[in-house]
Amino acid sequence: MKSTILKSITIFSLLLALLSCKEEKKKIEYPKTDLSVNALIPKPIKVIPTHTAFGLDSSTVIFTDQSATGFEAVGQFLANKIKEVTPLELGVNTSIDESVRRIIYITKTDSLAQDSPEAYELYIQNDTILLSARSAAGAFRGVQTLRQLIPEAANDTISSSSMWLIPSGKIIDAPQYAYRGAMLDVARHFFTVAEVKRYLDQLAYYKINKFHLHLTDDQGWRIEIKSWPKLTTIGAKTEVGGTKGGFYTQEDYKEIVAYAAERHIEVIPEIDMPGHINAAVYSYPILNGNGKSVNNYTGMRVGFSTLDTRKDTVYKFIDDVIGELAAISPSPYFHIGGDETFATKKKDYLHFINKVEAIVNQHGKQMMGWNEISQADISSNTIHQLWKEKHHSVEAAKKGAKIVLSPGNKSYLDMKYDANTKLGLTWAGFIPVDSAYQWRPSTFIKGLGKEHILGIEAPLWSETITNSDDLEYLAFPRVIGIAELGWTQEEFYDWESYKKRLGLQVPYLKRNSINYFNATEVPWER
Ligand code: TNX
Repeated sequence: MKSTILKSITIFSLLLALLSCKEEKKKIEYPKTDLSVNALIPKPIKVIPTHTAFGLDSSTVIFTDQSATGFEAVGQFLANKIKEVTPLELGVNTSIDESVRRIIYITKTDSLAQDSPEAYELYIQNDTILLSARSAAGAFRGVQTLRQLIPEAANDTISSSSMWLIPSGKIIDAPQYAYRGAMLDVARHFFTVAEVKRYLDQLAYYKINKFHLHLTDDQGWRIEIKSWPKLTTIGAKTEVGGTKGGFYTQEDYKEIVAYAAERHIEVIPEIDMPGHINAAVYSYPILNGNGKSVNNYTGMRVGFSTLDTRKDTVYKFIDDVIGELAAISPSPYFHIGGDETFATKKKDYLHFINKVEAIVNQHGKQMMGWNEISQADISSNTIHQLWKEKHHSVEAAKKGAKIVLSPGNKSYLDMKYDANTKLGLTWAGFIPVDSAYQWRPSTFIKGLGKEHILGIEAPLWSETITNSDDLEYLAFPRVIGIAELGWTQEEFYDWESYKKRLGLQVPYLKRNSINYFNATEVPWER
């Protein structure tokens, strides 16, 4: 009740202020625009142009719902981004005086056409932009759309101040899938907190909302576990090729989680087991299940290591690791890997997955795991992630599990584009930019329709990449296409339209020095 009254007072005072300044304002002749011919990615559900413009200028202020959690931060985020691309420093929830001519108002509402928590509507007129959403996450997605509508150059002729003309009209939008993810492998090569933040910024712009961190593998253990300190003092020293590795302290991890949360991205931690575990068994030989003494591993093979799945100590270890990480991880999901366990006997593997699922649940999380986990007796709240054999996903769906699709031959960002690509692998074939876009999640696995699919993800394995430049070369532009497939309704998938809009991303990619691959099938706007 109180918040409704406050809201009405705020809106009322805004209108008063606007009216009073309207009197003194010269009529501005806005040029004719067309909101429907813009470069938005992902493509929204509905765009209705009204052929005039909002003049973003120094007399614009941002107002947000102050009673609704997170809305002011979204307004501040928008102000910061406008400042990056224009000289404008817009106030957020500052007091209104006669210098205010235009308002961007970000408000919470429950009456939207779409019912997703991330739905939003943008209503753009001459002097006001109204962005309404059910939640701060929805408002944040709408802000990304607005950012994509701000032109590179200002118009200096229609008003006494420079104006960045945003085409007017209405946008109604909501995501198709609740899970739109990107994964980064920081085990094969370590990526610093700053490098991770850089990627998060880029992903947020295209409305990605899950960031899956592959924290451990044969070549390195990258997260501090206080009760098992050698995991990082010994197990994090190196990476593929023998170069210096690295790890995140728990404070670093919290910093990544907080940075992602400001962008309404959820971080999902993965501890890969019982295979892909050499770094842990090298640090603590008592965990080793294949009887041989192990060395530090800096190569690129997979499938040779395993935990001892019949030892109590191993489950104590897992309980400690999951417990410490779950305590600093707000995501409802905990990814346990479970892939390529060629050194684990099948019956031991099944026994292991069942036990680990219970441990994950005891720590208040839902288990997530790769393809192979569906062979175990998984519960219906577990999430199955496809990377290879489709029949595993069918099996998981029969057990009631929801599916995240990350097919190796479509969404794997570490596959080479073509034979000339210097970075990347080829086991799932080449993935050119058009192929990464041209598939449909809801028909990808026969008999597994939308109701079984939680969403899609683009994993980036790091055997061949060592820094942000390499990362971006493989991720961009393919991850942008995966972002559209996750957000946009399938009826609007269209390579011809998408490739034009992709070509128009050049100003954004250039301004942010993103090292994207110059695919010849895309009409890049130079
Ligand atoms: C398969 S996909 C793996 C990873 C490799 C990747 C390289 C999956 C669950 N396992 O261990 O890094 O291929 O593309």
